[in-house]
Amino acid sequence: MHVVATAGHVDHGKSTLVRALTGIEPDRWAEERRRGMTIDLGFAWTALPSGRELAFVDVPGHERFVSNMLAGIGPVPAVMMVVAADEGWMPQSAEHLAVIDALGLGHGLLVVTRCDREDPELAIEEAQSEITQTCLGQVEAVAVSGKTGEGIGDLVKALERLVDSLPPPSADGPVRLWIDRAFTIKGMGTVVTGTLPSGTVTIGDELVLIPSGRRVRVRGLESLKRRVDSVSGVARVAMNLKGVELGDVARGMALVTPDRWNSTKTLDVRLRGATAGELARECILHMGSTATAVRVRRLGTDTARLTLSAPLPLRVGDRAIIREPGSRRVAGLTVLDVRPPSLSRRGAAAAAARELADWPDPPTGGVLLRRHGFLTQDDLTVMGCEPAGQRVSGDWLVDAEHWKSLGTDLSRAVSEYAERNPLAPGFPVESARQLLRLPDRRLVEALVRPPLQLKANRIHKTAAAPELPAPVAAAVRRLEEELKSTPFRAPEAGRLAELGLHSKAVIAAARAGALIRLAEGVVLPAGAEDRAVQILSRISQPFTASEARSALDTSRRVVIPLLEYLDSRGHTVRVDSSTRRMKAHSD
Ligand SMILES: Nc1nc2c(ncn2[C@@H]2O[C@H](COP(=O)(O)OP(=O)(O)OP(=O)(O)O)[C@@H](O)[C@H]2O)c(=O)[nH]1
Ligand SMILES: [Mg+2]
Repeated sequence: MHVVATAGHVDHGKSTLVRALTGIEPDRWAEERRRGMTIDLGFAWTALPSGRELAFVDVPGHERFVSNMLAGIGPVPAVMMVVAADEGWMPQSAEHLAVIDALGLGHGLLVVTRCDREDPELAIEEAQSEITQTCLGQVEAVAVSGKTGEGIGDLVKALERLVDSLPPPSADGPVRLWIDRAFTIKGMGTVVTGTLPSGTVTIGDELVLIPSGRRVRVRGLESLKRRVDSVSGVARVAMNLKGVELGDVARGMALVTPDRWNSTKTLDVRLRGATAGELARECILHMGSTATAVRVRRLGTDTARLTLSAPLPLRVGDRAIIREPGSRRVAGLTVLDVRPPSLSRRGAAAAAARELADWPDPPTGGVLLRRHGFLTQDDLTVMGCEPAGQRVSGDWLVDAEHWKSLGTDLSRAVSEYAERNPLAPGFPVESARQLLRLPDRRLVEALVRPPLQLKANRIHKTAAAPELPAPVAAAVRRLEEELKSTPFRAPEAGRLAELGLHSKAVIAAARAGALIRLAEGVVLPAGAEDRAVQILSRISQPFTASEARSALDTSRRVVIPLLEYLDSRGHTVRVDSSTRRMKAHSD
């Protein structure tokens, strides 16, 4: 199924067009029919000649009902911009186009209606010149009359082409359904409806209602008035919720997959169409079908910190609309961060502005990791980003630069502690965790590298951490060079000796942390540990020694002691006698 929203000035013929295309009356309320005007959202659907189903969300054109218009268009991926031939481009044509542009909707059609009253050429030209300047770009134009039916056949063909151009909907991924209607049906209880953009809902699923956070169960499902057991986006969906009263649900709430969304009240955003300085301190954020009051704090010229009056399930890269209460001028925004650090420190806002200034739109996992220093892979996924950075322990990912500087800080702290407490057996791991502000002690443990050592929950510097003698350092460099493209093919004993790495040199280099000695005569450069962790994190879990061997492109002679070494370093754990997996955050 596909879903298209209407847009355009009041009375330009949107609802008439939807009725002509589907045979369904989108104006559901008696008051709408009496006044001949759409007030609330209307829903209708049809099967295209190709057999594909197409649903319409019909929005009101009147300026007073702009909130309803925003709720309708928010979750929908494509739009049909309607302009009357006899009136041409009007204020709400411009306003609706600004909303489409702010949301970044890239797929649409121009339909010029009422062409039984006036030649459509001028209106088409005028509308096209406005539309091409937005993210819709060049769109197909169709002239129709809702009254005589002229051009409706061409419009159906154009809708087929529009549907062809839409990105294939994804049935996977977490569900986020913005509720646009809630009502009761006798004998069934409470029903909510919405446009499901992606993901799959199945009867019996448990979903979380936001903002309350309450878990609810799907008892019944319908799509286009047909009962179904399961439905995947893009689709119009009606859900019967178990044990939910009508008063518990309303337009603007969302139903989401448990544990897959960050429900947040604080966001950093990039603005489009207004600078941060132009916005009032109190604004309304429109996202999906919701309208939420937000406090705006300016960061940079086009970046701001928003504090929401109620939590919303948001992801990095989400597009939304922001406007001042009472004003119809809209600005667009992209969510940059859904867990931004506090701004309470002096100078924190200016630092945040500098940091966000060059972030790409949408932001990558890498820039978020740079800002946060360390995040688990789950954190990043829930925030809406691909995994990035370096995996150091369990499922912790770190920004490489930040990790390096933490290592230096730890080394310095351990030395200073030893100076102040010469008789103590080392710097406690918990103190190091607090000092470095790390969320997990395993991150501290992963930072302990020679010459630092961990013993009985304390970190100390090995007394014997001598500078490497020059010939040994040169031999280590030769080994690194030799293993550049095959980092785990440890040389045989004879080759080691040729490189200058006799057993004494190996012992000295290992003590200085330049080499890892896996077994007698099995030696790798120190960087091999991180690389092995990175590679093994990406293969399917759990894995056998033989799978690890082929992923690391090495031999049995190396992989067996290497895996034992990774076990001892806390990177891997045995699952059974033949398999291991990477240690998870929760282990
Ligand atoms: N002559 C003629 N009249 C039309 C045509 N399309 C719509 N109308 C008339 O224009 C008026 C408004 O049409 P609607 O379809 O309600 O317009 P709308 O865009 O849905 O209006 P809102 O939802 O209030 O924004 C109605 O009286 C329709 O009968 C058309 O193609 N030709
Ligand atoms: Mg209407």
